[in-house]
Amino acid sequence: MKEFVITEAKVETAVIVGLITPRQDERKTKEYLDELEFLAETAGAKVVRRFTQRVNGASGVTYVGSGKLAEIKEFIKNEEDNEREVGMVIFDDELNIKQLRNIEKELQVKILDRTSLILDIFAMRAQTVTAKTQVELAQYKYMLPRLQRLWTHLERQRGGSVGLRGPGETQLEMDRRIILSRMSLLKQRLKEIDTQKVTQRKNRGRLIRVALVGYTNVGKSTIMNLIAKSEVFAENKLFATLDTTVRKVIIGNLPFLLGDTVGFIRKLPTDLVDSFKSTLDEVREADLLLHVVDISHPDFEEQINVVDKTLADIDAANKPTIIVFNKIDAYTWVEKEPDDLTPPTKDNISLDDLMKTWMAKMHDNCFFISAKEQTNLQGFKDMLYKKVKELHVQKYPYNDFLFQNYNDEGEEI
Ligand SMILES: Nc1nc2c(ncn2[C@@H]2O[C@H](COP(=O)(O)OP(=O)(O)OP(=O)(O)O)[C@@H](O)[C@H]2O)c(=O)[nH]1
Ligand SMILES: [Mg+2]
Repeated sequence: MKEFVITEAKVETAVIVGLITPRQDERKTKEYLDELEFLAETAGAKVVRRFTQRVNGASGVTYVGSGKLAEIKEFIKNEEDNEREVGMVIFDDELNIKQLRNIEKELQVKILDRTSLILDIFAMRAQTVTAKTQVELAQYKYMLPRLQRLWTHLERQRGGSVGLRGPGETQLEMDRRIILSRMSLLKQRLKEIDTQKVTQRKNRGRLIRVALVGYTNVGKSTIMNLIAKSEVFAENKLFATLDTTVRKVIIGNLPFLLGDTVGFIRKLPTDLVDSFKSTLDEVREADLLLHVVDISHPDFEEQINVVDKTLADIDAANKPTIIVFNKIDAYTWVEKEPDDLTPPTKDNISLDDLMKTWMAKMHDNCFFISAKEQTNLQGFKDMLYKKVKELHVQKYPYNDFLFQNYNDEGEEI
């Protein structure tokens, strides 16, 4: 019998780099780097070291200062000497062509930035034609202004630029043209997909449309699966969902449509968000948004702001919205001593107090659940039913026969 030897797949290692600036304090930078590390893991790389530098702003030449760059180089060399290869260095902000070229020249390893890492994950995750087309277009958008760098790389390998200058430039021009024509083809395809989707949406009938939106990894797909009894891929990784899934849901005797969408993240260039237009149409055209928040995340308030800002960017702000605070099972806080009268801070506010604060702020348009432990799920469904019914009666005042077509089990009769 043939024997199979199972060898472990080699995991690429990475070093990550971020800045501490007057606008981004140490705590914030740590959180950004935690997130960047999570992104790297999702893409399949293991982070072996992080570097930070305190500066006024990113250097236009090499992002970090030359001393810090030398330190990173030294680290890579030391690792190499100990037969541990550093596969890549990932920077927390988007790098321009000049920074990329200089850093690459100095460090001689693969250089990524937050955007290209996210694009890589998107490419890995894309499954539907829509998602694949959107990701490819976004990748070219990122690549186009950075094309020249590939040719500088080649020059270095061949030693100097003499003799290569002419053909290299022509080649660059050719590449640029090929990419531009590919991009217009992809845009055309997306336009066709959009037209199809508009028709599909028109055929869906007179039903209220609800969209789950939120930061990545907050539990949108888990909630979708619970409510719609569907099987949407949910996982503790970033961007598990890239395309929209829409399901008809019946709560009580009321049918409506529920859509699960791509998660948002910090520092995502608007350009990239634009590429996801088809996916985001579901959000734009929704009658009600369920903004899901991971309350156990130390930075959930900033995540709320990022989502609100992205919604405004895609013209989906000012819609009826319910904030769904999820993962209450994982919420932790440091309890204050009973005689401690200082006002509660972010770290020591109890779940009860936090709930009260947000209910007052959102005029009760918020709900607290644990999708994992199914806590408050029935209450959540009741609230959703009430809200959807209200919207339904408002939008389709003459179409209440719909309510009679389903029995209490949600079966069509
Ligand atoms: N502790 C806890 N974990 C949860 C809860 N709900 C979801 N999760 C976990 O959170 C992770 C992310 O869940 P998903 O449903 O994939 O999140 P998502 O918002 O769809 O993420 P993306 O599609 O990547 O944007 C998974 O590991 C879930 O099991 C919850 O109530 N409590
Ligand atoms: Mg998801």
